[in-house]
Amino acid sequence: VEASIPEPQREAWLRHQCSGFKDKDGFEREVVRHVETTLARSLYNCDESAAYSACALAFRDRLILEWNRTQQRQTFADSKRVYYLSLEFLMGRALDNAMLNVGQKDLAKAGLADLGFRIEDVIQQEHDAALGNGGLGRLAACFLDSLASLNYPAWGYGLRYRYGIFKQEIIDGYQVEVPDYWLDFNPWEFPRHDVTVDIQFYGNVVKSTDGSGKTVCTWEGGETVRAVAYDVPIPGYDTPTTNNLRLWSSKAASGEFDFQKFNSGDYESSVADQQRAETISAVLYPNDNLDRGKELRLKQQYFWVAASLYDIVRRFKKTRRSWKEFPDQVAIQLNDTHPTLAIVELQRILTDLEGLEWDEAWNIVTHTFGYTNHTVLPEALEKWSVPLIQHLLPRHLQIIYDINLFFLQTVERKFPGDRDLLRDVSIIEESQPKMIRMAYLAIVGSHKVNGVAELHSDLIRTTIFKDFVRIFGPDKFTNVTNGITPRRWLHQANPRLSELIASKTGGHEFLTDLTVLNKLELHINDKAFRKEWADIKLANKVRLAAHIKTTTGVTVNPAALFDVQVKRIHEYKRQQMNIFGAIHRYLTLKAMSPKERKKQLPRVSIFGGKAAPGYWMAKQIIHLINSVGAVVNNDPEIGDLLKVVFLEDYNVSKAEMIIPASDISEHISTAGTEASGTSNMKFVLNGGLIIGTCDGANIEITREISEQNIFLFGHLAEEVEELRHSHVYGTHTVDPELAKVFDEIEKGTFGSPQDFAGMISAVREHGDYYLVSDDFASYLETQGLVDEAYRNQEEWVSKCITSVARMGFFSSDRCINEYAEEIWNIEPLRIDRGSEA
Ligand code: 475
Repeated sequence: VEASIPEPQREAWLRHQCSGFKDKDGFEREVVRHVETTLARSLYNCDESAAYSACALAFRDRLILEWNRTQQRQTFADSKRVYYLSLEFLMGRALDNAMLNVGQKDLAKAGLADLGFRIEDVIQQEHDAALGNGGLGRLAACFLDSLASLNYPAWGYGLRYRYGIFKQEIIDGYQVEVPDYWLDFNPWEFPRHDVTVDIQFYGNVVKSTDGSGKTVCTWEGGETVRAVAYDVPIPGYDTPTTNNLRLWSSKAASGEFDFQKFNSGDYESSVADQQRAETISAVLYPNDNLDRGKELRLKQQYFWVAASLYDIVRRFKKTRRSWKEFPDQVAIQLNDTHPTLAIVELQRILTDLEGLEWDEAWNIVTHTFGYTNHTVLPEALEKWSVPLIQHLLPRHLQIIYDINLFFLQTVERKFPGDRDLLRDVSIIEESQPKMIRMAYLAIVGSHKVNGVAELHSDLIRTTIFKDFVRIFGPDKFTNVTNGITPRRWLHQANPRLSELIASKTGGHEFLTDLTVLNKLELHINDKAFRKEWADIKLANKVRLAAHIKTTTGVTVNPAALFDVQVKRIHEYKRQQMNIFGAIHRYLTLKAMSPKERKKQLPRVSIFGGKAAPGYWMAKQIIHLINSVGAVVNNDPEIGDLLKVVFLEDYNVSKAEMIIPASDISEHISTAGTEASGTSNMKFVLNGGLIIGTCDGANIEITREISEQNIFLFGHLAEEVEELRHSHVYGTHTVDPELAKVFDEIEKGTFGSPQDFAGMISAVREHGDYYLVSDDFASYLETQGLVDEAYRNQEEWVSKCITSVARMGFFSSDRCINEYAEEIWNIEPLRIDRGSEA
């Protein structure tokens, strides 16, 4: 590396090389320097926000030095890289994570104390980076943490939205959306104004013949938008590896203004062009598990995919290898179908621009891509209308048609004369208008397709993609069960528990090998250990109770059972069943004599989560939860026995506080609908138990921790179809206990019944698609078992400790190693630590 600096200047460069701060003194010096110079603030009015900024800048400087070295190391090693393409990266806060990953939080704590600040307050100043909706986006963030921590040469590629997921406010019990403008001050990104790619849209395709008589297609005309790179350093835990997340921002290709237009007096339209270009990366679509087919979304997808591929190809070309080696150097993972156009774009680059033959190019393409499916919900499967693609990306449409033609020819050869099969698997759906089925395109263009939990992977193999298993054989389809990073979701979110575990398992090794947790089972009868375990849970609950008090005004008893459901609001996740259950509990308590009531176990029902702004039913659910809270929380007969609270604006940093405070959390989706779930893993890892259906990763959690330690209920995935059929064609009656709940709502106990009519009629009149009524009795019964179990605190603590001890499988490190071996064929870059002074 040093030899690349010319000899005459080498000494000077090396003499002045930066090294970042090494001790508390060096850290303080950096913080003060940033306050005084970078922020231009006087030391005498430095508030917590300035302290955060300076502290973040001090760590950013450190990270970028490691980032530089990592990039050099990876380039010199010349090994294969993986590129993770995701429209969402739900990163949350960066400072706490950076301090812990580089092992300098204690140093920073002491340094900040010297300067007059409490580190907790400084950390709280940071705005979440919320470039995602829910599970899919947070999974991408956990994967980046694991990739860096395991020293894989990896880059993330995404969009730099000016507005992340909206901020949720609850006003009079209703959700109100407020824009999330988060870029005001973002110390974690490095603008790369020299790394730009011009992206073409619209225009038309011109056919011509080259010297050898070969037909050449050229995409001409249209408009151009410029992609500018912003790099976010991703530090690994306890390793110098600092990977890169590259986010693209859009701006007008002509720079600030189109000067031609400007000088000719057309000022307005030059500004309009600029704004139109910037619109592409302006806002994250706030839909979770829903596809809406909007033109701007398609523009976002192509803009991001084309810029990323240009960047990847540029890097590959620097190695001067032949094209056939591309898949040996590059693996690209598609996080859902959102980046599927990358398949088409790479085929276009290789054939139209680089002159490769179709078959040779297609062979390279299919060996490069892997596709992860995250949902079987029909409304979430992406389709784009042919006329829209024709208009926006005319050359890509031709390539898609060719891909489909060659694919259908192979199907015809394998299954001659099966017209139904050809229609069913065609990438083009013969509807009005014709639609492109993006999942099918992703399958055909990838060498591996994976689901995210065992049940989910079985379901895609036997339902939505079954024909493709016949065509390509079963080996193309695989499972990689999701995981979570124990750094953020245990060490950072629950530092006291992390220390307790470290003290019993011989240090912090469990943070890099989560299976080490199994050592905890040896201490299950250790009195002092159990006491500290219970104390930590209580302290976490006290902290959450204080948050509930300040944000909602409701006083909750930390000794009560905390029952938590926090996730995006969706009918398939069945928050409606939870709140109907809470109403049922309220009615049951009301019907008791005061003496009987005294014997009951106090419970706090805690909800949180955003509804997509256009999802009317989800908003109705939020409104009912708040309306029930308003009645129950103010009923003197009920007191502490039941509280119902809705926590505003659930996000990553709130999750870090809420999850460690849970006794029981709800993962109660209709069986077969939740692909995996990942918060279920976070709750158990933090010493909470779960009530759940036989769905997604709940099943594998049960396998690991044993049936004794989880509260499962409800119908199984294989029963769902028949039940739905019987609702529509049979005689379908609502469960009697649920009917009582409906009667109470309709009496007006929780406000105007019309406000909740949709939720009731979905069950009673519209076929109860999500089986709320079918599962209600079993749900209530199992909640009764939860109460019973919680009364025996010794037993309960044993269940919690045993469960945590058996959660090793759910680390995203395990998950990333599986991707690396089975799909990407990449290896970690060994680091000789001696040379990293
Ligand atoms: C699953 N989002 C979880 C998680 O694998 C799973 C889809 C289309 C458009 C916009 N957003 C989406 C999802 O499909 C999504 O978030 N899926 C989730 O992926 C990680 O744990 O069960 O629902």
